[in-house]
Amino acid sequence: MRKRTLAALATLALGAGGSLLFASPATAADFDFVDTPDPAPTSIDGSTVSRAIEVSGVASTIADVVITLDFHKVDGSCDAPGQGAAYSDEIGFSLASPAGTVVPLVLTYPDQPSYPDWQARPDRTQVTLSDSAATPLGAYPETGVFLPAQALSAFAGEDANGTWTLNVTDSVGADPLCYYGATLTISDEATPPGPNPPAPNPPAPTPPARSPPHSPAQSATKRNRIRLCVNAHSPL
Ligand SMILES: [Ca+2]
Repeated sequence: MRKRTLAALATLALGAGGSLLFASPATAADFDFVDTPDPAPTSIDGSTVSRAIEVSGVASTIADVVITLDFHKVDGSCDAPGQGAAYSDEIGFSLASPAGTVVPLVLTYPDQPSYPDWQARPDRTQVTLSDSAATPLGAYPETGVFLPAQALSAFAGEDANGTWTLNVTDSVGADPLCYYGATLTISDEATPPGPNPPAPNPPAPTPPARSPPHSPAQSATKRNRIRLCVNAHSPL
């Protein structure tokens, strides 16, 4: 009984080639991918370091991207921060998708000229950049949720799976940017239910075979029978 039930279910689920005729609808989900440098923090000073973030298992195309950056801009060195100006206008971040789309997240001076507190010496910072934030980045990146320099919606509709690249910049030598890591959050689209692949149309019914016409010999025999019948009822 159990085997029969399982066989019936398999018949419903599988086509002739063994492939699924109907795919289960997938719901939208959020996927987190964490980049942690070794050692942490990594000191970046007067250069750009590209961090590869491997993404896999995202079921459908990108609906939204959010990223959290964890860093400390210091005077002196990452091991021994000083008490002078940290020059926050040296900070720069950008993010590239596997498809090659690049979104600037934090602009380096002079692309971002509004750093009135460029000499600020903030504490270690976890800044989350999201298109849903209400506030643009201020005088310098600080802990909180802010709008990125350009919209992350540029990634919408792309395949998220593959290698993402986070470019981390400290534009001028002396006073490094100490990079602790990042968390890339990808929200995918829900997969609508439906046939996959579409079920083929049923074959057209075959018309019944017609009887062959009578052969000349059969027709002659039938005529002879009629003639004999007529002769049998004729008056003598
Ligand atoms: Ca520097």
